[in-house]
Amino acid sequence: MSSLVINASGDCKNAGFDLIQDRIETLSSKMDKLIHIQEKVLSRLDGMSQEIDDIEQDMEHLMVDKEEIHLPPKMMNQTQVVGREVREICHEMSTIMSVVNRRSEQQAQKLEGMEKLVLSMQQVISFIGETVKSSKVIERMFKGPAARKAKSKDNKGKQTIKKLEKPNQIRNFYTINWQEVLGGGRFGQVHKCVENSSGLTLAAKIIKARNQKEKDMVKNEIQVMNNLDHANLIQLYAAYESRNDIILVLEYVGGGELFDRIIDENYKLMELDAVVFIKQICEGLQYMHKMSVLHLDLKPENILCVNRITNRIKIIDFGLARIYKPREKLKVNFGTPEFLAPEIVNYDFVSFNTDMWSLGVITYMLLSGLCPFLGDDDNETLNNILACQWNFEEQEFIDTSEEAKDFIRRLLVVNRSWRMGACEAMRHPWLSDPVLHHRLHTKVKYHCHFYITE
Ligand code: PIT
Repeated sequence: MSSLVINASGDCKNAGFDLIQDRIETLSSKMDKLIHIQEKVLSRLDGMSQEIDDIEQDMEHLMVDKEEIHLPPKMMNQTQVVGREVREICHEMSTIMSVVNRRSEQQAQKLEGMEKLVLSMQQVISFIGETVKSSKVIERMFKGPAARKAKSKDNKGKQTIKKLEKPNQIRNFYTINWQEVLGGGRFGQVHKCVENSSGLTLAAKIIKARNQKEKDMVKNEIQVMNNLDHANLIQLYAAYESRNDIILVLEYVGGGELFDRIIDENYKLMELDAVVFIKQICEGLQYMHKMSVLHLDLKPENILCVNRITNRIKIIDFGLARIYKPREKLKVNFGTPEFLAPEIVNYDFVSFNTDMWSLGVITYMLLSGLCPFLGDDDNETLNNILACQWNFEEQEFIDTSEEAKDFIRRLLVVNRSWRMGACEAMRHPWLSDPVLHHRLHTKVKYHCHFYITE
């Protein structure tokens, strides 16, 4: 790859891109094949599990049959012939059973071998996926115009605030759909909009900012967003300022809030879904923390699903985000108290691990639909947070893995320096162990099967 002279003549550049595209296509067809083989192996595994189940059932039947054939001693005394026959049958059965046993052991060994094969294939596939995903070339080739424009050389991805001189001047640049409020209006007014010059669908957040103090707060948000560029964080496309408003033009995502998936009774969120969601939030946090940015308002409403099909998410609302300053205390009156870390409730110093507390609360909620600290009123909720009063006693946690519980236990810790950081959380088995993920995947399948056949 390094021999490619990207900045040389156009022809060479195109040839380079063609070559890379060819390679990517070959890679992607290889991945397709791998995935196909993996599916085949998985379906064979299913078949074998079924066979083992059948064998086990047969064995149980045989045991029952054998017990039934044992005649009461009184009768055996009466007819010695029957006794001999029974003994013969029993002998025959125990021979059959030992053969069956041996067969099922062999099957179990085969099954284990195939499981190992599937797991290593999974690792290969995810390795290839990660390599392709992180490739700069892919970024150039496949990222949408929004991302490319945001990264254009003249502004290096940073959005300067453009002044709007006349009211409604924004109409010259964007057609805002005032009827369509995105996200239920929880974070002010966010509307779907289309950029007139490109036809690109975006989201416009209109923030009332009448005085300098309010404007400075929004400018802080813009400054923070300008420093962030990550697949799991919503991107800022442009920013405009008029006399009374600041308009943030943001990347559009249409899958709704993660919060809605938690409360949607028709959508059964499985533990593996929670792993997928939390891993992405954690990746976003890991990046933000690496860039010295604290989010400080992480909650399910601020996590958006990219679409309704996949489980990809983006973190939004950087209204309270800030560059980390050691020993900074936060004197902000936050809205919903359920997600606040103890140090915020106490007006104590905030740090990267303040976000990790919120990650613990979100994980707990994704797995159970319950809020760990929610009391009858805000006061009780705040007291529960300060006393770190929470547990896994609810029946919603019956099927939850020990790894998931351990993950939460390491985040919902009052002392922020004892909590896991984002890197450590990424390495925790709940997010990183493919064997566990496979187990959860199998559980999902059986659960779905159970749902269908019930
Ligand atoms: C979308 C779709 C949607 C909501 C949003 C964007 C909102 C994003 C947002 C971003 C912020 C913020 C508040 C909201 O402070 O349903 O594409 O930085």
